[in-house]
Amino acid sequence: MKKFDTSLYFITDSTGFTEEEFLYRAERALMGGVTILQLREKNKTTREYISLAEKVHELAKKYDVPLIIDDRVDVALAVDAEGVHLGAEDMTIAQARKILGEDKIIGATAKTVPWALDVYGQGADYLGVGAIYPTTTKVKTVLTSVDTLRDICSAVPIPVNAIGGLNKSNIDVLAGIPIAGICAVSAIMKADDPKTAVQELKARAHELALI
Ligand code: TZP
Ligand code: MG
Repeated sequence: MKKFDTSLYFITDSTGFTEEEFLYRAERALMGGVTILQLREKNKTTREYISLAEKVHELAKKYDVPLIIDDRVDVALAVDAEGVHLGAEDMTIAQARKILGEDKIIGATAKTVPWALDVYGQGADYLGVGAIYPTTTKVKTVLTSVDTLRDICSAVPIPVNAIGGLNKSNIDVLAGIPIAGICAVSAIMKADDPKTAVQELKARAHELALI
């Protein structure tokens, strides 16, 4: 049975980093205690995406952290990643489930209750909901209110993560909402030290009883 913990969900962004710097930062984040890691690449060829995914998977395995591949079921299969994360423009959750089987983790983006119910019904294992705050990370997204986030948490029995502009100074807005975890890109990726950033974000989330 697949087991996973989305409480500190790190999504990578290699923009502006050499591969060496990127891998160093990813490993620092793993050292800090991220519980799940998503490799998110938008501008790589398939060959490049797979090559980087193999390297990140080796790192993630050292820390016993599942690797999730953004958008691409084929890349996830090629590197035997633990799962994929799929959005509105990707393969449907039902199609991905058919290809990947029951043992792989399939995450879905959802921004409304009907959308959440739909992807849950198709077999999604967890949801990413947001953007809660405006984000500097390159993404086609709209804001999702914390009220909608709360409603989605009540509507589905699977883990729901908040995403979008989240950092240690603003996650207090999530207090009292039964999320399973926090997703962060820039708060970790662009930090002076990703390890410290993860530790501080985790400590704040614990303080607020969010995770
Ligand atoms: N989906 C909604 S917001 C977002 C994604 C992928 C980006 C979040 O990045 P950051 O840097 O944590 O705001
Ligand atoms: Mg995606």
